[in-house]
Amino acid sequence: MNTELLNHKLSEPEFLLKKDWIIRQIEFKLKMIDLELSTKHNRTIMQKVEHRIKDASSIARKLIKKGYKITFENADEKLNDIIGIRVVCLYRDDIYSIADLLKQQKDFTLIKEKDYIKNPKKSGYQSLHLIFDVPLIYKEATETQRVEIQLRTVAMDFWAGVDNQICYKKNPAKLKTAELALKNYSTEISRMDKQMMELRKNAEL
Ligand code: 0O2
Repeated sequence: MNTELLNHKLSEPEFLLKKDWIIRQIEFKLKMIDLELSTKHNRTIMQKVEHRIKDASSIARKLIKKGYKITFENADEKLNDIIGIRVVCLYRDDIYSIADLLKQQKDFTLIKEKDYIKNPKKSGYQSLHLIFDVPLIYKEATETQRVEIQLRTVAMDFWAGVDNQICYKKNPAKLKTAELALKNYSTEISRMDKQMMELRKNAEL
């Protein structure tokens, strides 16, 4: 299958409606979680929630990278992040509070958890990734849709945004200096995130 055909399948109304339905379900859950935590701690928790549906060229690239043929079935079955939701908050510990509440949702099945905060990627990338199966019920049928939720601080989001523009998925041979600098900034960001959390904790005493 070529990317054009994949693009056609990914643009079908039923496919898009189902993805949109799941995104809305999750965003409502996140609003409830935000309300619960902000009421409990008396401060704003989530700074930003955004979503995207992966486009055909990005799906094709990832299928090739993972060694699969470019087919609609492989895209739907093998990739975890066709639906991606990103939650950004100020403090590192809020990420884990949100993650705990997401894991408590009876209708969400946790498939995989990747803690790139405790174990940053080689690039320096930090975020907590939770991959869930979320049910979509229509008439008698229940089908599940896979979703990746990325949780990160504002500082981690800043880092990932810059990395995305400069290094991520770019020609590595040309990027040694930028890669090294970003790796160092990732360590700085981690240190700063911890200090900001301590500042807040001390202010709460
Ligand atoms: P895009 O453009 O965001 O769609 P899995 O199949 O779940 O086991 P996966 O998805 O192959 O593993 O890999 P991984 O490393 O968990 O990465 C998932 C996503 O995290 C990526 O999606 C990026 O959004 C983000 N990410 C991972 N590593 C980096 C990095 O070094 N820099 C930046 N800026 N982001 C990163 P995609 O599909 O690669 O990209």
